Amino acid sequence: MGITRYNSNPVLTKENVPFRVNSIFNAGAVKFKDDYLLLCRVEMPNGRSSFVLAKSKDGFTFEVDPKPCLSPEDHKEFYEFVEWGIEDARITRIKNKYYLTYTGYSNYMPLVMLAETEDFKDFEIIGPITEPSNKDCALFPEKIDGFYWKMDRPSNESRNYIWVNKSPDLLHWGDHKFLLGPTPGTWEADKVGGSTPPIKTKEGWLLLYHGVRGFGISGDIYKISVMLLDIKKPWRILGRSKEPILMPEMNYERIGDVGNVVFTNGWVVDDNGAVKIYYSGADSNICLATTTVDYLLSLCI
Ligand code: BMA
Repeated sequence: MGITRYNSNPVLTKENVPFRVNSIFNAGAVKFKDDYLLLCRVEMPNGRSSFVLAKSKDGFTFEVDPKPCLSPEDHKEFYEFVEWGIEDARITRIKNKYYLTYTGYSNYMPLVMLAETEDFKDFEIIGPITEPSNKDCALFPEKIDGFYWKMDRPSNESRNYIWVNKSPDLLHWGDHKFLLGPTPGTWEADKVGGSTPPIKTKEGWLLLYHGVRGFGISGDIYKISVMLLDIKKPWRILGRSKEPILMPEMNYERIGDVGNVVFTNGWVVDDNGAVKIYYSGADSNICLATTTVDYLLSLCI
């Protein structure tokens, strides 16, 4: 076992979208009733992003809805935070609600927005839960010690570090703790950020994250890796992979709007431990890679 790319990748490109878009990529993922749901980012021809749902019975073949389910214009009193687009949703189920944490992009720069839904038809927008600049936020799927927890990635020109923090009500956040920064001289030398929402395993919280190394004029290379956090103290890393688990190798990962990028913000983990990682190549499509929880845990040393 390892990480296996689906042999019919990409599973979605802009040709599969029934309305005019520049690209479809960076999907949040969840199993909802009998369907695999992807909450995909669609960059509209004007360069601003919205979300559209894609549905599948088997997790491999997806159909994209005829129109977006959430756009900046739906944000009413929060519009000023999302005027330039909404991006890269992470979906976390807590009890019977699904929470979306996503980037709101505007003249203020990126911040994290929170919305909730029970049916993926009506979305209640709760509002910003960080100040700018912050992105790559995911909620933990259950309370720890009586509090909700999230991870996020506050940043400035020179620092892009992952932090975790807690809240009694999903609105007021504190007790900020540093989790991970870049490792000089490696594939993750310049930036790191959380990727998928954590899942609970017998060994701890398991999640995918991304690392970036910049190569001057040829740009940033985005790769994906995995880490394991302590179940009771989610700011403690118990282990992480010594090497990235997925890196841009295929043409559909190397060539596109932003070349040499693999990026994920959604996975579906089945009860039997099968893992479907939905990731995007070159900010231009949605792809699938499969693995297992046990294999990912074995890498976290
Ligand atoms: C990150 C995010 C992602 C994007 C990635 C690679 O900063 O903005 O949306 O996929 O860069 O371009």
